[in-house]
Amino acid sequence: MLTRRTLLAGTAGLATAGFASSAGAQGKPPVDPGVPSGVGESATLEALPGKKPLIKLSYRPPNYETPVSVFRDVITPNDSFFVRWHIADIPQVDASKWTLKVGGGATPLTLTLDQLKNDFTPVEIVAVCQCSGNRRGLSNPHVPGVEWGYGAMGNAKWKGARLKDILAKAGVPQGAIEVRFNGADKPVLDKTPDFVKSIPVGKALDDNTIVAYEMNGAPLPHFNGFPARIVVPGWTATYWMKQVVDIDILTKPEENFWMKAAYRVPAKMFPTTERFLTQETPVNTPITEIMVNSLVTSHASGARVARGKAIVKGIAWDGGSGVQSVEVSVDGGKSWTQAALGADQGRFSFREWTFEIATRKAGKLTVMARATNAIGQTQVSKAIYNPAGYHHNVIHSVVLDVA
Ligand SMILES: Nc1nc2c(c(=O)[nH]1)N[C@H]1C(S)=C(S)[C@@H](COP(=O)(O)O)O[C@H]1N2
Ligand SMILES: [Mo]
Repeated sequence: MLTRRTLLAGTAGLATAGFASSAGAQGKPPVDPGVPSGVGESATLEALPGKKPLIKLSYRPPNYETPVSVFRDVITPNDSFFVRWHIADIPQVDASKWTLKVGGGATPLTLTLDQLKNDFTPVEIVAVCQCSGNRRGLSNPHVPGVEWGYGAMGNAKWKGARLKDILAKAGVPQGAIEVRFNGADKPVLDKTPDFVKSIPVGKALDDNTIVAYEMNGAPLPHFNGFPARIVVPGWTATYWMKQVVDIDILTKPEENFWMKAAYRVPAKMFPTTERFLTQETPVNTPITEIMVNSLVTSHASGARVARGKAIVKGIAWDGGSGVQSVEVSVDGGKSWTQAALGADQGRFSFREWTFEIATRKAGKLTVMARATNAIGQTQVSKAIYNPAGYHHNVIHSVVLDVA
């Protein structure tokens, strides 16, 4: 469990006068001015045990976002990877005692970590883990929830066993429609229901869906789901169950709060191509794949650049169609020019882009970036308003100060 003591242990060296003042040692976190007033003032940069300082939005449960400058690396380092939990009782898992139970199949399975690693062919995939509510804080009007800026996401190389291989060993019954996940975390009070999620059986059997035990070549950090988590490339991170201990094959739709009430978007509002048919209602649907998106990472708004030229860089990503192009505008969106794309690390990964701009005149220069994916979807100019503030993919802009 995350306690003040473990937190302080992790911030030792940062925090001299205790928890509340540790932020002072790090200065003001780079919070976007678009988030609700109050968030920017109360957010602090703070290191959880095993982590670099991240932007703390809440401590119980721990919700910490990654500063945008970290995304200058296409792979997000484990110690800077964002942290999002719904409930505050997060046990320290002893890997030697941990087991993964697989139920609902012909043969009930109980796998140890060694079995997970050795009995199934390991696969590796680079994929973006992005919270459905990333950028919620920019929603206008504001909506309740963790008021994330741009950093409730990260891109890592995940290694693990294919979920379909595990399910094959368990024996998928006729009539299976969903596969459900539960983690070791538990609600502290009975107020919040235990965090349990399901995905369509077809998505569970997808080659890319894995039970990951490594992240960027290392064991998963405690706060990112040690010793194993579900990775559903392309889909928002709500399905990426951390500290997974139970997997169940279901022949009926999962009915808990986190499926029926939370993580839903109004029907037909977003251009998703992946559906979750067993959970759809006439009015709404569970969130599925990530919307195409991009970010300028090389410069923050207010950055000074010299007259002449400037190299602007960033990242682009989507829900798995793959990034087709990134265009940049320096005239408020009237004209757009193609940026150069960096190395392709697979269709679920961040893709770097680079663009050279002429900085002829002194003064403010607004740079906008817009990504388009392989099926022609592109970013929006104005957020598509929805009650939970999901799928924010408004074109990002930064204002440079040419001197
Ligand atoms: N066990 C467990 N897994 C979980 C959650 C949780 O609260 N408990 N939150 C989910 C949500 S909503 C997100 S955005 C991601 C966050 O992953 P990260 O903390 O590794 O960045 O974990 C997902 N998996
Ligand atoms: Mo999330």
